[in-house]
Amino acid sequence: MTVRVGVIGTGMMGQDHIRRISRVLAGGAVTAVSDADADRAARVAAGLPGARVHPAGQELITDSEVDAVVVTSWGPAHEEYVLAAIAAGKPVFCEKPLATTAEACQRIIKAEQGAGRRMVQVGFMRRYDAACRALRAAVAAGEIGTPLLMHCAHRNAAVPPYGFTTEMMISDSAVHEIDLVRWLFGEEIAAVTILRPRRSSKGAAGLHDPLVVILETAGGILVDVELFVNATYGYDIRGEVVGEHGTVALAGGGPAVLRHDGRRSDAVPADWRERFGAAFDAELQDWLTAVAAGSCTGPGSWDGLAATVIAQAGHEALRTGRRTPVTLPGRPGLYSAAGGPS
Ligand code: NAD
Ligand code: ISE
Repeated sequence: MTVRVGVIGTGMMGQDHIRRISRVLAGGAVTAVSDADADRAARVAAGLPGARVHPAGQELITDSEVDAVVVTSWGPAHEEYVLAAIAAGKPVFCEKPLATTAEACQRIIKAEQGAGRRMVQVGFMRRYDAACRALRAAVAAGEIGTPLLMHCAHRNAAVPPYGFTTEMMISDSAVHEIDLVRWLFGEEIAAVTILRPRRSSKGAAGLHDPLVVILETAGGILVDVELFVNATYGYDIRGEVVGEHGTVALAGGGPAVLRHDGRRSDAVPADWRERFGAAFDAELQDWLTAVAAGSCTGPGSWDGLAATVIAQAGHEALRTGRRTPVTLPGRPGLYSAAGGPS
């Protein structure tokens, strides 16, 4: 079966996912696109023989030639499209964040519960990354003993000079570590603290870059995340778990190490499309396969809600300068299994 996919939001991620569905993955075809920028949608559709362009995302969702929906619009527009897809009975892959407020995520969860089945996969691609999976397997196998600490770095080469706020460093960037930590340790995050080091002059005025985010899990693991979104030299994602009798770290760098002229070097990826390309392929293949089978197995609405609640606690911690406890609602039975590959 070929899953006919409609994509809402044809910017950077939308185009990247369209490319992989059309040219890399099995079992999917993009049959419709839509974007608030109609010219952009038309340009993207021009490279997709037979694909329709819809002026509104809602129309795309009810198109009879669309079986399932990918939402890659801006975060604040995710909720309305995810809700409309659930109402139309169509599975949806939604890029992170699921929605920008806890209330909006709750409305999605309520709609999914009303449908009586999981219909939403959220784009937490690190769960599909080979290095992150190896880290999780080593921790689960007890290779380093009881985990005590984790050190992370999340560095973007740059963020746009306009529109990217200090809050977004938490809800747009650190949201990936928030999800990674929950999935890695199988524990909820209980509190968030934000520290503000000296500001880099490379960020736009008003952006407090870098930040240090401290996450405390319910079981007492302490995770520090250096967030540096104008690091200039490339996209650099690091993680090391410290256990009672060993440590395990994400392997970094490019596929090869060059030794030449008295120096040793390897490549730093330019951005997430390069660093996590294989993980994006795997998450969307998983989604297409599940849609074809009438199921939904990846990270879901509960994970999207938890990440947003924790990010919002991070916003409060940023505002107040205080350690902020996280209060999650009860986890509904529909979401009892951990989403994504084991
Ligand atoms: P982008 O700005 O390149 O593209 C967003 C597109 O959405 C634009 O074309 C814009 O016109 C369109 N849009 C905005 N509001 C809309 C609406 N109401 N209806 C229809 N279209 C609308 O941004 P991007 O980098 O492609 O990010 C898109 C999504 O992907 C965001 O949710 C972002 O957080 C996520 N993202 C995820 C990752 C990841 O690593 N998983 C990486 C980057 C971005
Ligand atoms: C971007 O939106 C992403 O989601 C990337 O994965 C993340 O690393 C980056 O910091 C965000 O800006």
